[in-house]
Amino acid sequence: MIKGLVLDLDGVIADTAEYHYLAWKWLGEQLGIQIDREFNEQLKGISRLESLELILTHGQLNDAFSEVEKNNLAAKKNDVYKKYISEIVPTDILPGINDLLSEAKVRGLKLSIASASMNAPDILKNLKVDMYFDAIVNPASLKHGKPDPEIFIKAAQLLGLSPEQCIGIEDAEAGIEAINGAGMFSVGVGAEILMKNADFFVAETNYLNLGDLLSQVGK
Ligand code: B16
Ligand code: MG
Repeated sequence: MIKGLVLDLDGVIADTAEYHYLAWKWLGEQLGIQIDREFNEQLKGISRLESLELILTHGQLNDAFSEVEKNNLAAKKNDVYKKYISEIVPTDILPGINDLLSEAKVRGLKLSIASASMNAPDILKNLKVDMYFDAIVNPASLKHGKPDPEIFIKAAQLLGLSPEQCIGIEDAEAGIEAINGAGMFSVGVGAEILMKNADFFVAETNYLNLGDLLSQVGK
């Protein structure tokens, strides 16, 4: 029986995926690397430094910077990103998510966050939805990022549940792989082609209806 919901943040609760994209695009311009939306799909769900490595490889600059310089570049991107998220207000929550969270609470489900973002707690506070969550996985506590299942296994554990008792919701291919690897029922948000490995998918967050999700499990 399903007793918990584990949610990704960027691209599921708020459209911060767009802000990550704009901040990386800005950094890319400083380095002479062009970042388009198609390339950006690969950056979803993976950590800040892993994203930078992919960008530098994409621009054939992977050997051009020391570790210290890479950390500085990642910090610059994060400064730009933080300016965007400092302006986030409750109306920036993606459509349908408030209803999903409150309905989950009414049904007695436990909720946790499995986001690779170090900025997740601040974003949840700005959106005024932090009180819905029983746990937030600290990404710094993990050995492996998505697509490794560790973050979803931890998110269930923090709720005192097994992965099989939870539904995981993601917008990234790496995230769906991580949920599936954890043995959790996976729900994808986004284009069918990108969400092809999800157990169930919806095109947009406003189609995330809790009753529908629960009835899909075990089908
Ligand atoms: P930060 P999610 C991920 O969040 C983003 O999808 C990914 O683009 C980003 O690089 C990562 O968080 C780290 O974020 O730089 O804020 O620590 O989708 O797992 O919620
Ligand atoms: Mg995401």
